[in-house]
Amino acid sequence: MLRFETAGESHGECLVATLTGLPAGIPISIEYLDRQLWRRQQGYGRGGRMKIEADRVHIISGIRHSQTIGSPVAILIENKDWKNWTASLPVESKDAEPGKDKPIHRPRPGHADLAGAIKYNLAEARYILERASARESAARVAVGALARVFLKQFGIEVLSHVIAVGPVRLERAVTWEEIVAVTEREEILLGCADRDTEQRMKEAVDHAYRTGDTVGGIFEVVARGVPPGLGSHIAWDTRLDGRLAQAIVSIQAVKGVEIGYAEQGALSYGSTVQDTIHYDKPRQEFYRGSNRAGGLEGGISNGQDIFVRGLLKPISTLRRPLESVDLPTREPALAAYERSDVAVVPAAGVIGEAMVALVLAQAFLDKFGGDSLHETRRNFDGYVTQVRNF
Ligand code: EPS
Repeated sequence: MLRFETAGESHGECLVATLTGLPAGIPISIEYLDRQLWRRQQGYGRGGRMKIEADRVHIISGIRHSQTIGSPVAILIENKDWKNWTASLPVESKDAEPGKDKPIHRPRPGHADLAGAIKYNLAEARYILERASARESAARVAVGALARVFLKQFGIEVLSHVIAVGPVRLERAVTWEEIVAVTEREEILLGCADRDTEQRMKEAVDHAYRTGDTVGGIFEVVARGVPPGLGSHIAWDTRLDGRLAQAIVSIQAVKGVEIGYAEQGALSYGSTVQDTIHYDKPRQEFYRGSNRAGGLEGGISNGQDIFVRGLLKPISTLRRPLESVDLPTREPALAAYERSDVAVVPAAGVIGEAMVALVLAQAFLDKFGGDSLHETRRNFDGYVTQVRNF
């Protein structure tokens, strides 16, 4: 069973991630992992923290001679900002310096601050913020990159692009090649395949900058090459659509998920929504008239592209803060502000890719198993033959 965990506070020493259950023998390039971390840091509208950090993986275990060896992969990602926080967040009280505490007494609406402080019985929200921060997502992207490399061995690619930022939405369909090109860009503005729309998205971010506001948006993750048969209809927690939905909604600031054209479908008649089934006799292959289901039917992958969207609320830390309450006095007060991002949709897309890759790799290994890549491939090849002969 493939599983991962992350640990780390936003301004602590480092982030930590472990991934357990990858087969041995998967070729790994550190450069590829670092490239995914770099992509997560990009985008127009990111805040001052991204100028401090230059995220890199530091592999502790599980990879030797550029290959997985079957044991848990442990990764550290340094927080360069830690040197500015050592006296504020010491592990032992004896290392604290008077006056260096940075309590959060005025919880930000929309952030975990207040709910977390109440739940953990903390007088202020500093430790809640430290873990709720999207900084944690760097650790997910690192292990997600390993899952992506694993999936690539079987011809499965997972990519993302941005389809809305604030009120500006992409109004045309984009091709797979366009999404590939977005992923390969060296300058990531807002991660939208259509340059004109991207320019209007930038204007929306500029407006938010000017007015002390923030914007959210929508990213889309597309997985190509997924074989039919991952996930299962037999139980609620084996349904791949449900597992993907949880993975996407677990991303910081994501409030909604859409699989295929779910919203459009909900507002239409059934005759116009389902993907008709056809058979190409010479090629001996089933094919579909469309892909509105986003590659999933009955919680099972059907061999078409899987596409999943994450709907991101605007970042809750506002330069022009909203009404809140001062925790010590219970008097009305404006919410805390340190520094923040104004827009993070392309970064959220990269995190979405990581989460989708992790869930697909899990489902893939649930089905095909294998302690070595060789064994997984043998099992997979057998299934491919079975599907061909169906
Ligand atoms: C983030 C690091 C954080 C924020 C952001 C994501 O850095 P800092 O809190 O030091 O400015 O930029 O976190 C949030 C959006 C949030 O709400 O906490 C990162 O590495 O992605």
